[in-house]
Amino acid sequence: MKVGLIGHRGAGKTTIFNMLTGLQAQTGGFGGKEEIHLGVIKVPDARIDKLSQIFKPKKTTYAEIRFTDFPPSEGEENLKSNQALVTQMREVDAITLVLRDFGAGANPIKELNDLMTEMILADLAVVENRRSRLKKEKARLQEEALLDRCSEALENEVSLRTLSFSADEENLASGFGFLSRKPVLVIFNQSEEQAGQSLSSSYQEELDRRQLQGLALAGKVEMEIAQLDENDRTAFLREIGIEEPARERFIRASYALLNLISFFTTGEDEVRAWTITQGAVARKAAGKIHSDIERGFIRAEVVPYDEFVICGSDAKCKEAGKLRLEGKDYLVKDGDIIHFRFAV
Ligand SMILES: Nc1nc2c(ncn2[C@@H]2O[C@H](COP(=O)(O)OP(=O)(O)OP(=O)(O)O)[C@@H](O)[C@H]2O)c(=O)[nH]1
Ligand SMILES: [Mg+2]
Repeated sequence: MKVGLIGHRGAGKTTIFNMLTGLQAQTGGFGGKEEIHLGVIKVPDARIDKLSQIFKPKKTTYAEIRFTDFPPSEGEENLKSNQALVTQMREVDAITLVLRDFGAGANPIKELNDLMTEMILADLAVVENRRSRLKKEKARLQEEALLDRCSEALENEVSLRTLSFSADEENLASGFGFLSRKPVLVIFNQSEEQAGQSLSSSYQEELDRRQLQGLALAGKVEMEIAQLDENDRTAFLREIGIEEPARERFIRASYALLNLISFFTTGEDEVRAWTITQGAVARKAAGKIHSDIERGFIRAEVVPYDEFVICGSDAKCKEAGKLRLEGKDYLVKDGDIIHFRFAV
């Protein structure tokens, strides 16, 4: 999963990037260099820890999230005028909007409005460009109709996220990578005095009105926490009254936002977590591992994690009749341990 951090200058994007990745990218501006920072994290999962204890595999692989910390988008650097930046933003699966809610003159709701508008304008430019091109090409009625609808919404400052598309339309639209259709997680980056507080009701109402999801966190102090070693971290968190590091809340919120679940593969060689969208069937899940397994799919042997842990081994699961045989259309559940049988 790829997540992009977007926001105005000095909102705390790089601080939060550091908090998420444990890296130490320079905060306080790029000093004129408009760099992009990239970082990958392993998604902590106690179930993988446990499976790894049981199987003692050669390799343990957690799910990953890839973060991109973008340069600011604001004023002269607004998205519409920065095509190279927008092109990279179109590649992420989800956008995190970082809003400054600390320091003098903080106005996170205005920043939110501005950013939503910028994304809409960037999409409108793409739609209009494509529409005028289509006029010269031979008729592509379905695409034209879709673009007409998109154009109308965007002209009215409506994000494409709110439109419902058929599967065909979704397919067409996905090629454009519309920013205003990407899932958005809004972060209110607050001062350390507010560390550990949940989202205020007035912010929550703003988000609800826009049908967005968000969280409040104190970026700077959370970044410092992320850079501590584990023992110091727990003590420090308790001291300042934070129950759970923001990094973990962020990961959970992202999974929920994107409707993601994990399934596991186990064995002596590797214990591994795989991320799929809720609603994916067994054959599609197999394709996550390898296209050969998807193509040659025969069946899936499934044990839910909780039941596996009670039995303690593959053999005991089989004995207890906990191993289920499922076909290609089986709806994979969060926590399923799956062995795929396939022929190539
Ligand atoms: N007090 C306080 N300061 C913060 C917080 N988050 C970031 N800062 C400070 O704000 C300044 C800008 O933070 P950055 O993380 O560099 O912000 P940015 O959005 O990456 O900035 P640009 O990349 O220049 O757009 C730095 O001096 C940070 O230390 C916070 O939660 N509280
Ligand atoms: Mg930055």
